[in-house]
Amino acid sequence: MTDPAEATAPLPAPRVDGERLVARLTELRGIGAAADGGVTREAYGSADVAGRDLVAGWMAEAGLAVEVDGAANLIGRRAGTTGRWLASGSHLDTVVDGGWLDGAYGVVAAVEVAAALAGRPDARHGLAVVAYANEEGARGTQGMAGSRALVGQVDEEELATPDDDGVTLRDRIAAAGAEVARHDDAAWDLAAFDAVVELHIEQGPVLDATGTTLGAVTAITGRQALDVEVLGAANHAGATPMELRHDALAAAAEVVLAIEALPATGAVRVATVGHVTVGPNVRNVVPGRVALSAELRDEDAGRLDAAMALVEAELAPIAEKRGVALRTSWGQRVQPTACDPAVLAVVRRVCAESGRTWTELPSGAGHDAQILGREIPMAMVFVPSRGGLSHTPHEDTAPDDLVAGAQALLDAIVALDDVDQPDPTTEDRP
Ligand code: HGY
Ligand code: MN
Ligand code: MN
Repeated sequence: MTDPAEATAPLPAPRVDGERLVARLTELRGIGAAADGGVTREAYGSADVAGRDLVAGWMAEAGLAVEVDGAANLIGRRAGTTGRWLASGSHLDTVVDGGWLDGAYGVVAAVEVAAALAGRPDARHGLAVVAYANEEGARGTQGMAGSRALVGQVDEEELATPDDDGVTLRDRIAAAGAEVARHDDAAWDLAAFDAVVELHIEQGPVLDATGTTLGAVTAITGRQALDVEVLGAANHAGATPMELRHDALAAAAEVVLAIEALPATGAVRVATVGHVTVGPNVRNVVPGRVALSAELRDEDAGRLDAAMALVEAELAPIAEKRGVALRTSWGQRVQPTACDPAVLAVVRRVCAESGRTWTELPSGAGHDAQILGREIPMAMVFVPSRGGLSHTPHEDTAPDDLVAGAQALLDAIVALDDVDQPDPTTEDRP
C-alpha cells in the first residue's frame, strides 16, 4: 500500500543524466569526424542526416513524438496539460572542420531535459525539442534556414536559390529526406509558445578566462553578410609591366584590410573576410577576378546600417586607385536580438541557485534563438569554451561544465513550466 504521505510528497527536483549526456555527445562526434578532432556535418548532407537520425532515436527514447518537418528540422514533442508550449534546442550541422559542441550540445542537452521530465505527466507546458536545420549556412546558403522556416521567413525565392554547387535549397532539403512540398507547413503557431531557451557553448573567451561556469545571455549579436566582386584584367605575369596592371587580387587585399580596419574606428564590433575565390588562380597570370565573402557583426542594427555605408565609402577609392571595378552585394541580415527580460530573469535565478559561478554576457555568435526570439520570449544559457575556441577542431568544454549547463537548462524549463508569464523583476545578480 502507498503511504499517503508519500503519495502527496512533491516529486524530487529532476536531474539530467550527465554521464549519458557526455557519452551521447561523444558518439555524435564520431559522425562527420576528421582525424584532427574536427567535425564536418554540412547541412542537409549525409553526415548531417546520420546525426539527425541518431538524435531522433534518443528523442523517441525520451518519450517524444518525433517528426522531420518540411524544412528538415528534427522536432520531438510531448504535450502538456494547458496547450501552451516551451521549446529548447539548437543545431546539428557544423561549419567545415568545426567543433563537436557548437550546436550539438544544445540539442543533446535538450533531449536530456525531456528524458529527465518524462516521468512527470503533469507538465503544464508541452515541450518541443528541436534540432534546427542549416544553422551555419552551408555552401553559401543563408544560415538559420530551419529556424527561419518555423517563423515563416523562408520564401519561394530562397527555396529556388542555388548554393555554391548550383543546387537549390529546395533540392538540398529534399535530399536530406524532408518533405519539402510541405515546407511552408513547418511554420509554428508562435502564439502557443511561452518561451524558448537555447543552451550553447560560449564560443568566446569570457567564461573560460574568468573561470565562470554559467552564462546568462543578455542579447545576441546581429550579422550582416557582404559579397564583394573585384573585376580587374587577367594578363601575362611576365610581360605586363607593373604600372599597366589591373590586379584584382592586390585590390582585394586592400579591401580585406579596409574591412578589417573598421572595428578599430568604433564603427562596428567585428568585421571579417572569411572566404576568397581568385580567378584564374594561376601563378603566372595577373589575377583578373576575385570574389570575397565578408560579414559585419554588432549588437546594434543602426550601427550595422551605418557600417554598410562606411564600407561603400572605403571601397570606392580602392577601385579608383587600382583601376578595377568593385561590386558590393549586401546579403543576409540577421538582426540583433535582446533576450526577453522575464525569461532572462528565470535563467538568472536558476544560475544564482545552481551553486556554480555565473555571470551575464552578450553572445558574439549568432544562434537560432535570435530568430525565434523575435517572436517568442527567448533566453540562452552559455557554458565555457576552452581557450575561447570555436569553429575549429580545438573547440572543447570540460564535461563538468557541460553537465552544469544541461542542469541549468532543465531547471529553467521546470521554472518556466510553473508560470504562464515569468516575472521580469529579479534581484539576482552575478
Ligand atoms: O556564425 C555564427 O555565429 C554561428 O555559429 N552560426
Ligand atoms: Mn557555429
Ligand atoms: Mn551554434
